[in-house]
Amino acid sequence: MPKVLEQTLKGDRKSRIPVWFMRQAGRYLPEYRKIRQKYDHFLDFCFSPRSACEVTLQPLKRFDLDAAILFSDILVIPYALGQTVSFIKDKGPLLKNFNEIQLKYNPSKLSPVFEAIHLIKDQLPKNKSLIGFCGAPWTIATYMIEGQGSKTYQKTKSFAYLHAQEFSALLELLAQVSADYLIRQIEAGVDVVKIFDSWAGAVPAECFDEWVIQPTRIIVNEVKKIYPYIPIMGFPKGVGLFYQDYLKTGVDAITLDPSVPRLWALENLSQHVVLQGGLDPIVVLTRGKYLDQQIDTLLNTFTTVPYIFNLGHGFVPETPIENVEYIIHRIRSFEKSCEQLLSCSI
Ligand code: 1CP
Repeated sequence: MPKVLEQTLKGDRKSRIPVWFMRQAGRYLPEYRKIRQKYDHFLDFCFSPRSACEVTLQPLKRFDLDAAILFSDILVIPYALGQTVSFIKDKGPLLKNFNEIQLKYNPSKLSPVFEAIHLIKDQLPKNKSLIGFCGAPWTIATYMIEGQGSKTYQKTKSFAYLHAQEFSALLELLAQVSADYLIRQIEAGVDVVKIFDSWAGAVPAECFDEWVIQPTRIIVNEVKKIYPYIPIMGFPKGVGLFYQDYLKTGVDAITLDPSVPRLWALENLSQHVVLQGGLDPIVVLTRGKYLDQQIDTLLNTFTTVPYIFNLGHGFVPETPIENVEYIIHRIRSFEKSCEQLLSCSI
Protein backbone atom coordinates (compact mmCIF):
# COMPACT_ATOMS: atom_id res chain seq x y z
CA MET A 1 0.00 0.00 0.00
CA PRO A 2 1.46 3.43 -0.89
CA LYS A 3 2.56 5.47 2.09
CA VAL A 4 2.27 9.16 1.37
CA LEU A 5 5.02 10.20 3.81
CA GLU A 6 7.58 7.92 2.18
CA GLN A 7 6.49 8.84 -1.36
CA THR A 8 6.93 12.50 -0.48
CA LEU A 9 10.32 11.83 1.09
CA LYS A 10 11.39 10.24 -2.20
CA GLY A 11 10.58 13.53 -3.91
CA ASP A 12 7.05 12.88 -5.19
CA ARG A 13 4.62 15.76 -4.72
CA LYS A 14 1.30 14.07 -3.96
CA SER A 15 -2.16 15.64 -3.78
CA ARG A 16 -2.35 14.50 -0.15
CA ILE A 17 0.04 16.48 2.02
CA PRO A 18 1.58 14.19 4.63
CA VAL A 19 1.01 15.41 8.18
CA TRP A 20 2.52 14.38 11.50
CA PHE A 21 3.60 16.43 14.50
CA MET A 22 6.63 16.52 16.75
CA ARG A 23 5.55 15.38 20.24
CA GLN A 24 2.24 14.19 18.80
CA ALA A 25 2.23 11.66 21.64
CA GLY A 26 2.54 13.63 24.84
CA ARG A 27 1.06 15.42 27.78
CA TYR A 28 -1.59 17.38 25.83
CA LEU A 29 -3.46 14.07 25.33
CA PRO A 30 -5.51 12.79 28.32
CA GLU A 31 -5.00 9.18 27.21
CA TYR A 32 -1.22 9.78 27.36
CA ARG A 33 -1.42 11.30 30.86
CA LYS A 34 -3.38 8.28 32.02
CA ILE A 35 -0.62 5.84 31.08
CA ARG A 36 2.13 8.25 32.15
CA GLN A 37 0.86 8.27 35.74
CA LYS A 38 1.53 4.55 36.04
CA TYR A 39 5.26 5.19 35.92
CA ASP A 40 7.41 7.01 38.45
CA HIS A 41 10.35 6.97 36.11
CA PHE A 42 10.05 8.23 32.55
CA LEU A 43 12.67 5.80 31.24
CA ASP A 44 10.72 2.86 32.69
CA PHE A 45 7.81 4.12 30.61
CA CYS A 46 9.97 4.41 27.48
CA PHE A 47 11.34 0.90 28.09
CA SER A 48 7.96 -0.74 28.55
CA PRO A 49 7.27 -2.07 25.03
CA ARG A 50 3.50 -2.36 25.51
CA SER A 51 3.05 1.14 26.93
CA ALA A 52 5.44 2.64 24.38
CA CYS A 53 3.47 0.93 21.61
CA GLU A 54 0.16 2.14 22.99
CA VAL A 55 1.15 5.80 23.29
CA THR A 56 2.87 5.75 19.89
CA LEU A 57 -0.47 4.77 18.32
CA GLN A 58 -2.69 7.08 20.42
CA PRO A 59 -2.46 10.19 18.20
CA LEU A 60 -3.30 8.15 15.09
CA LYS A 61 -6.50 6.95 16.71
CA ARG A 62 -7.62 10.54 17.25
CA PHE A 63 -6.28 12.38 14.23
CA ASP A 64 -5.97 11.88 10.46
CA LEU A 65 -2.15 11.62 10.49
CA ASP A 66 0.20 9.93 8.04
CA ALA A 67 2.87 8.70 10.42
CA ALA A 68 3.53 7.52 13.94
CA ILE A 69 6.74 8.47 15.71
CA LEU A 70 8.20 5.89 18.04
CA PHE A 71 7.57 6.87 21.65
CA SER A 72 10.99 7.00 23.30
CA ASP A 73 13.56 9.70 24.06
CA ILE A 74 16.89 10.84 22.66
CA LEU A 75 18.47 10.35 26.12
CA VAL A 76 18.34 6.55 25.91
CA ILE A 77 21.77 6.81 24.22
CA PRO A 78 23.60 8.26 27.27
CA TYR A 79 21.82 5.54 29.26
CA ALA A 80 23.07 2.83 26.87
CA LEU A 81 26.58 4.32 27.29
CA GLY A 82 26.44 3.80 31.05
CA GLN A 83 25.35 7.23 32.29
CA THR A 84 22.56 7.40 34.89
CA VAL A 85 19.59 9.25 33.37
CA SER A 86 16.47 10.34 35.22
CA PHE A 87 13.65 12.78 34.52
CA ILE A 88 12.56 15.08 37.32
CA LYS A 89 8.90 16.10 37.32
CA ASP A 90 8.41 19.67 36.02
CA LYS A 91 12.19 20.11 35.69
CA GLY A 92 13.37 17.82 32.93
CA PRO A 93 16.26 15.42 32.48
CA LEU A 94 19.06 14.87 34.98
CA LEU A 95 22.20 12.97 33.98
CA LYS A 96 24.86 12.02 36.50
CA ASN A 97 28.64 12.44 36.56
CA PHE A 98 29.86 12.62 33.01
CA ASN A 99 33.46 12.65 34.26
CA GLU A 100 33.15 9.37 36.06
CA ILE A 101 31.70 7.14 33.37
CA GLN A 102 33.58 4.73 31.11
CA LEU A 103 31.34 5.31 28.05
CA LYS A 104 30.87 1.72 27.04
CA TYR A 105 27.98 1.12 24.64
CA ASN A 106 25.65 -1.69 25.57
CA PRO A 107 22.97 -1.99 22.86
CA SER A 108 21.14 -4.73 24.76
CA LYS A 109 19.96 -1.99 27.17
CA LEU A 110 17.92 -0.69 24.22
CA SER A 111 16.22 -3.98 23.32
CA PRO A 112 12.81 -2.90 24.76
CA VAL A 113 12.80 -0.15 22.12
CA PHE A 114 13.15 -2.71 19.34
CA GLU A 115 10.47 -4.85 20.92
CA ALA A 116 8.16 -1.82 20.99
CA ILE A 117 8.84 -1.26 17.27
CA HIS A 118 7.76 -4.84 16.48
CA LEU A 119 4.54 -4.37 18.44
CA ILE A 120 3.80 -1.03 16.76
CA LYS A 121 4.40 -2.43 13.27
CA ASP A 122 1.94 -5.26 13.95
CA GLN A 123 -0.80 -2.74 14.70
CA LEU A 124 0.01 0.25 12.53
CA PRO A 125 -2.31 0.67 9.51
CA LYS A 126 -0.43 -0.36 6.37
CA ASN A 127 -0.75 3.07 4.74
CA LYS A 128 1.00 4.85 7.65
CA SER A 129 4.75 5.13 8.23
CA LEU A 130 6.66 4.58 11.44
CA ILE A 131 9.39 7.10 12.22
CA GLY A 132 12.38 6.14 14.36
CA PHE A 133 14.87 8.68 15.70
CA CYS A 134 17.98 9.61 17.63
CA GLY A 135 19.49 12.82 18.93
CA ALA A 136 22.39 14.35 17.00
CA PRO A 137 25.82 14.05 18.66
CA TRP A 138 26.05 17.76 19.60
CA THR A 139 22.63 17.80 21.29
CA ILE A 140 23.29 14.52 23.13
CA ALA A 141 26.74 15.77 24.21
CA THR A 142 25.15 18.89 25.76
CA TYR A 143 22.92 16.76 28.00
CA MET A 144 25.76 14.38 28.89
CA ILE A 145 28.15 17.15 29.87
CA GLU A 146 25.76 19.71 31.39
CA GLY A 147 23.92 16.93 33.23
CA GLN A 148 20.62 18.69 32.37
CA GLY A 149 19.05 21.13 29.95
CA SER A 150 20.92 24.43 29.63
CA LYS A 151 20.58 27.97 28.36
CA THR A 152 24.27 28.74 27.86
CA TYR A 153 25.89 25.33 27.26
CA GLN A 154 28.77 26.65 29.32
CA LYS A 155 30.16 23.32 30.48
CA THR A 156 29.88 21.70 27.07
CA LYS A 157 31.49 24.56 25.20
CA SER A 158 34.27 25.00 27.76
CA PHE A 159 35.01 21.29 27.50
CA ALA A 160 35.01 21.51 23.69
CA TYR A 161 37.35 24.53 23.63
CA LEU A 162 39.73 23.26 26.31
CA HIS A 163 39.78 19.57 25.34
CA ALA A 164 39.16 19.71 21.61
CA GLN A 165 40.46 16.21 20.89
CA GLU A 166 38.43 14.57 23.61
CA PHE A 167 35.33 16.44 22.53
CA SER A 168 35.78 15.44 18.95
CA ALA A 169 36.28 11.79 20.06
CA LEU A 170 33.03 12.04 22.05
CA LEU A 171 31.13 13.35 19.02
CA GLU A 172 32.58 10.59 16.85
CA LEU A 173 31.62 7.94 19.43
CA LEU A 174 28.10 9.35 19.66
CA ALA A 175 27.84 9.37 15.87
CA GLN A 176 28.86 5.70 15.58
CA VAL A 177 26.60 4.60 18.43
CA SER A 178 23.65 6.62 17.09
CA ALA A 179 24.13 5.11 13.61
CA ASP A 180 24.10 1.64 15.15
CA TYR A 181 20.96 2.52 17.11
CA LEU A 182 19.16 3.77 13.97
CA ILE A 183 20.23 0.68 12.01
CA ARG A 184 18.77 -1.54 14.73
CA GLN A 185 15.54 0.50 14.69
CA ILE A 186 15.31 -0.02 10.92
CA GLU A 187 15.98 -3.77 11.32
CA ALA A 188 13.12 -3.86 13.82
CA GLY A 189 10.75 -2.15 11.35
CA VAL A 190 10.87 1.66 11.29
CA ASP A 191 10.32 3.11 7.79
CA VAL A 192 11.99 6.50 8.16
CA VAL A 193 14.48 7.95 10.67
CA LYS A 194 14.99 11.44 12.04
CA ILE A 195 18.06 13.03 13.66
CA PHE A 196 17.10 15.72 16.22
CA ASP A 197 19.72 18.44 16.68
CA SER A 198 17.50 20.55 18.92
CA TRP A 199 20.32 22.68 20.31
CA ALA A 200 22.33 23.15 17.10
CA GLY A 201 21.40 26.85 17.23
CA ALA A 202 23.88 27.31 20.11
CA VAL A 203 26.90 26.24 18.05
CA PRO A 204 29.25 29.09 17.05
CA ALA A 205 29.66 29.59 13.29
CA GLU A 206 33.33 28.56 13.34
CA CYS A 207 32.47 25.22 14.94
CA PHE A 208 29.38 24.37 12.92
CA ASP A 209 31.18 22.06 10.53
CA GLU A 210 33.03 20.16 13.26
CA TRP A 211 30.26 19.87 15.84
CA VAL A 212 27.17 19.57 13.64
CA ILE A 213 27.89 18.69 10.01
CA GLN A 214 30.66 16.12 10.38
CA PRO A 215 29.12 14.00 13.15
CA THR A 216 25.71 14.07 11.44
CA ARG A 217 27.29 13.09 8.14
CA ILE A 218 28.87 10.05 9.82
CA ILE A 219 25.42 8.92 10.97
CA VAL A 220 23.91 9.46 7.50
CA ASN A 221 26.77 7.63 5.75
CA GLU A 222 26.74 4.66 8.12
CA VAL A 223 22.97 4.21 7.85
CA LYS A 224 22.96 4.69 4.05
CA LYS A 225 25.74 2.09 3.67
CA ILE A 226 23.32 -0.55 4.92
CA TYR A 227 19.92 0.97 4.13
CA PRO A 228 20.36 3.33 1.18
CA TYR A 229 16.60 3.62 0.57
CA ILE A 230 15.49 4.49 4.09
CA PRO A 231 14.78 8.25 4.16
CA ILE A 232 16.69 10.26 6.75
CA MET A 233 15.27 13.53 8.09
CA GLY A 234 17.36 16.12 9.95
CA PHE A 235 16.38 18.92 12.33
CA PRO A 236 19.11 21.53 12.92
CA LYS A 237 16.90 23.73 15.06
CA GLY A 238 17.73 27.42 15.28
CA VAL A 239 20.71 27.52 12.91
CA GLY A 240 19.50 30.34 10.63
CA LEU A 241 21.56 30.66 7.46
CA PHE A 242 23.40 27.46 8.35
CA TYR A 243 20.32 25.54 7.24
CA GLN A 244 21.95 25.73 3.83
CA ASP A 245 25.26 24.31 5.07
CA TYR A 246 23.36 21.52 6.76
CA LEU A 247 22.57 20.15 3.27
CA LYS A 248 26.14 18.78 3.35
CA THR A 249 25.06 16.18 5.90
CA GLY A 250 23.32 14.25 3.10
CA VAL A 251 19.93 14.02 4.82
CA ASP A 252 16.90 13.54 2.55
CA ALA A 253 14.62 15.99 4.37
CA ILE A 254 15.01 18.97 6.68
CA THR A 255 12.61 20.19 9.36
CA LEU A 256 12.23 23.97 9.42
CA ASP A 257 12.02 25.76 12.74
CA PRO A 258 9.48 28.60 12.94
CA SER A 259 12.08 31.32 12.28
CA VAL A 260 13.20 30.15 8.82
CA PRO A 261 11.75 32.47 6.15
CA ARG A 262 9.52 30.29 3.97
CA LEU A 263 10.50 31.83 0.62
CA TRP A 264 14.19 31.60 1.50
CA ALA A 265 13.73 27.89 2.22
CA LEU A 266 11.85 27.41 -1.04
CA GLU A 267 14.57 29.15 -3.01
CA ASN A 268 17.64 27.76 -1.27
CA LEU A 269 16.77 24.36 0.15
CA SER A 270 13.87 22.82 -1.74
CA GLN A 271 15.90 21.85 -4.84
CA HIS A 272 18.14 19.69 -2.65
CA VAL A 273 15.96 18.21 0.09
CA VAL A 274 12.35 17.62 0.99
CA LEU A 275 11.08 20.28 3.39
CA GLN A 276 9.03 19.67 6.46
CA GLY A 277 7.56 21.59 9.38
CA GLY A 278 7.73 25.26 10.30
CA LEU A 279 4.51 25.95 12.23
CA ASP A 280 5.12 27.67 15.57
CA PRO A 281 3.96 25.23 18.28
CA ILE A 282 2.92 28.21 20.41
CA VAL A 283 0.58 29.70 17.79
CA VAL A 284 -1.27 26.38 18.06
CA LEU A 285 -2.38 27.46 21.54
CA THR A 286 -4.48 30.13 19.85
CA ARG A 287 -7.19 30.31 17.19
CA GLY A 288 -7.57 33.15 14.75
CA LYS A 289 -5.64 35.24 12.30
CA TYR A 290 -2.10 34.21 13.24
CA LEU A 291 -2.76 30.48 13.26
CA ASP A 292 -4.55 30.65 9.90
CA GLN A 293 -1.84 32.87 8.43
CA GLN A 294 0.96 30.53 9.46
CA ILE A 295 -0.78 27.39 8.20
CA ASP A 296 -1.72 29.04 4.90
CA THR A 297 1.71 30.54 4.27
CA LEU A 298 3.30 27.11 4.65
CA LEU A 299 0.74 25.48 2.34
CA ASN A 300 0.89 28.24 -0.26
CA THR A 301 4.67 28.58 -0.30
CA PHE A 302 5.37 24.88 -0.72
CA THR A 303 2.63 23.98 -3.22
CA THR A 304 4.99 23.03 -6.03
CA VAL A 305 7.59 21.05 -4.06
CA PRO A 306 7.41 17.95 -1.87
CA TYR A 307 6.45 19.21 1.58
CA ILE A 308 5.50 17.47 4.84
CA PHE A 309 3.31 19.44 7.23
CA ASN A 310 4.62 19.60 10.82
CA LEU A 311 5.51 22.00 13.60
CA GLY A 312 8.79 23.87 13.99
CA HIS A 313 9.26 22.21 17.40
CA GLY A 314 7.12 19.93 19.61
CA PHE A 315 3.61 20.47 20.95
CA VAL A 316 3.57 21.90 24.47
CA PRO A 317 1.38 20.22 27.14
CA GLU A 318 -1.17 23.09 27.04
CA THR A 319 -2.02 22.48 23.36
CA PRO A 320 -5.82 22.28 22.87
CA ILE A 321 -6.78 19.08 21.08
CA GLU A 322 -9.45 20.94 19.02
CA ASN A 323 -6.74 23.15 17.58
CA VAL A 324 -4.83 20.11 16.36
CA GLU A 325 -8.03 18.84 14.72
CA TYR A 326 -8.54 22.28 13.21
CA ILE A 327 -5.04 22.38 11.66
CA ILE A 328 -5.53 18.99 10.02
CA HIS A 329 -8.98 20.01 8.79
CA ARG A 330 -7.53 23.18 7.25
CA ILE A 331 -4.81 21.21 5.45
CA ARG A 332 -7.31 18.67 4.08
CA SER A 333 -9.59 21.51 2.87
CA PHE A 334 -6.62 23.14 1.14
CA GLU A 335 -5.92 19.84 -0.67
CA LYS A 336 -9.55 19.69 -1.82
CA SER A 337 -9.48 23.24 -3.16
CA CYS A 338 -6.26 22.44 -5.06
CA GLU A 339 -7.88 19.35 -6.60
CA GLN A 340 -10.91 21.39 -7.64
CA LEU A 341 -8.71 24.05 -9.20
CA LEU A 342 -6.82 21.38 -11.13
CA SER A 343 -9.98 19.68 -12.38
CA CYS A 344 -11.41 23.06 -13.49
CA SER A 345 -8.30 23.91 -15.47
CA ILE A 346 -8.30 20.61 -17.46
O1 1CP B 1 6.83 13.25 31.66
C1 1CP B 1 6.70 13.33 30.42
O2 1CP B 1 5.65 12.93 29.87
C2 1CP B 1 7.88 13.91 29.72
C3 1CP B 1 7.75 14.60 28.43
C4 1CP B 1 8.55 13.90 27.33
C5 1CP B 1 8.03 13.27 26.20
C6 1CP B 1 6.58 13.16 25.80
C7 1CP B 1 9.96 13.73 27.30
C8 1CP B 1 10.94 14.16 28.31
N1 1CP B 1 10.27 13.02 26.15
C9 1CP B 1 9.13 12.72 25.46
C10 1CP B 1 9.04 11.94 24.24
C11 1CP B 1 9.95 12.28 23.12
N2 1CP B 1 11.13 12.94 23.20
C12 1CP B 1 9.74 11.92 21.77
C13 1CP B 1 8.62 10.99 21.35
C14 1CP B 1 7.73 11.07 20.36
C15 1CP B 1 6.97 12.30 19.89
O3 1CP B 1 7.59 13.28 19.43
O4 1CP B 1 5.73 12.21 19.92
C16 1CP B 1 10.81 12.44 21.03
C17 1CP B 1 11.02 12.37 19.54
C18 1CP B 1 11.68 13.06 21.95
C19 1CP B 1 12.96 13.66 21.60
C20 1CP B 1 13.63 14.60 22.51
N3 1CP B 1 13.81 14.48 23.86
C21 1CP B 1 14.30 15.76 22.08
C22 1CP B 1 14.43 16.19 20.65
C23 1CP B 1 13.20 16.83 20.14
C24 1CP B 1 12.86 18.16 20.79
O5 1CP B 1 11.78 18.23 21.40
O6 1CP B 1 13.67 19.09 20.67
C25 1CP B 1 14.85 16.38 23.20
C26 1CP B 1 15.66 17.65 23.27
C27 1CP B 1 14.55 15.57 24.34
C28 1CP B 1 14.96 15.79 25.75
C29 1CP B 1 13.82 15.79 26.70
N4 1CP B 1 12.98 14.75 26.89
C30 1CP B 1 12.02 15.07 27.82
C31 1CP B 1 12.31 16.38 28.28
C32 1CP B 1 11.53 17.13 29.32
C33 1CP B 1 13.42 16.82 27.57
C34 1CP B 1 14.14 18.12 27.76
C35 1CP B 1 13.82 19.22 26.86
C36 1CP B 1 14.67 20.41 27.28
O7 1CP B 1 15.84 20.24 27.69
O8 1CP B 1 14.10 21.52 27.16
